[in-house]
Amino acid sequence: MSDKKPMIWMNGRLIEQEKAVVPFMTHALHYGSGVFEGIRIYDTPKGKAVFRLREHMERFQDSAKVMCMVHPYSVDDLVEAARLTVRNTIPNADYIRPLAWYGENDENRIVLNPFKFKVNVAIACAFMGTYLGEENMEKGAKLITSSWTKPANTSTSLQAKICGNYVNSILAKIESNQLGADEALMLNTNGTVAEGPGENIFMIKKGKIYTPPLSAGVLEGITKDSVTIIAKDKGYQIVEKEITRSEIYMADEFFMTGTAAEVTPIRSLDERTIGEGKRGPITKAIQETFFEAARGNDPRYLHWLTSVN
Ligand code: PPE
Repeated sequence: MSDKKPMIWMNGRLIEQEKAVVPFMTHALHYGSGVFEGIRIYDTPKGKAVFRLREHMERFQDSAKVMCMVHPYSVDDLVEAARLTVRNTIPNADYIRPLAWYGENDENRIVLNPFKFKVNVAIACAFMGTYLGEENMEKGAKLITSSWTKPANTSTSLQAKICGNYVNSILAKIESNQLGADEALMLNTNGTVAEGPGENIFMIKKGKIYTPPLSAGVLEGITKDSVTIIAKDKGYQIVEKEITRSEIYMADEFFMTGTAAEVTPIRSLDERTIGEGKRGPITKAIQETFFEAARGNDPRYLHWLTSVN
């Protein structure tokens, strides 16, 4: 039905999106004390499917654990809730947003410690489209190095997708767009490259693929994992090592990965052209296989897809 209203799964039941409102005294609204996920929906020959749904819900639970959040839903419950939500959302939805957050407390207290605050869990869907511009999937996106660094691993949990962490990403994103770039590259407090505001990074030099380790202050990306498997299946060597900003200027190819960004080639960093200044051959091969896998056209990776119906 075209007049069907999008529904959100909230605390165990489906409600209309316009009725899914959050009270002002919500702890997470004041302090960012929530955790979230981003998950893609793809059209496949067998209908709509969700990419690596279980792994995303497992990370969602891990993020909640870091924030000492207790709620009654298992990974299986969340997987089923996500499938239900996709069946009851707008037809062009391509992205799922699970969110768990500290809500209100009974005593109307304003305090940092969230233990007496109710934990809420919701799942919504939206249309995301291409994250860094459709034409950049071939042309390559333009990056600047952000003047904002990633917090250190000692400042917050960077392996948990905590809402409040994303203020740092938002500052970098604003800066990059104000300076006419598509996206930011973020360094860590040691001065080596960490990741983008919402993407992991990969550098290619003389046929070898490099990506920073978790200790560089990065999220353990699920797309990063998928790309690592695809690249290894193609016979490439992936080396986890610290990467400096100037190594990227001198790289042959560079790309970013993320649920939203998928596999996006990068054409320049700080006005230095990377390689040929467009999507390179290894990036192209990985990107093509990634999309074949996500769209259910590569039998080797069908186990990454969960059907919605
Ligand atoms: N690093 C960060 C900081 C990050 O937020 C993401 C996902 C990644 C790496 C890649 O992780 P993965 O999606 O598991 O491959 N960023 C999500 C939020 C983006 C947004 O704008 O919101 C995403 O891509 O959905």
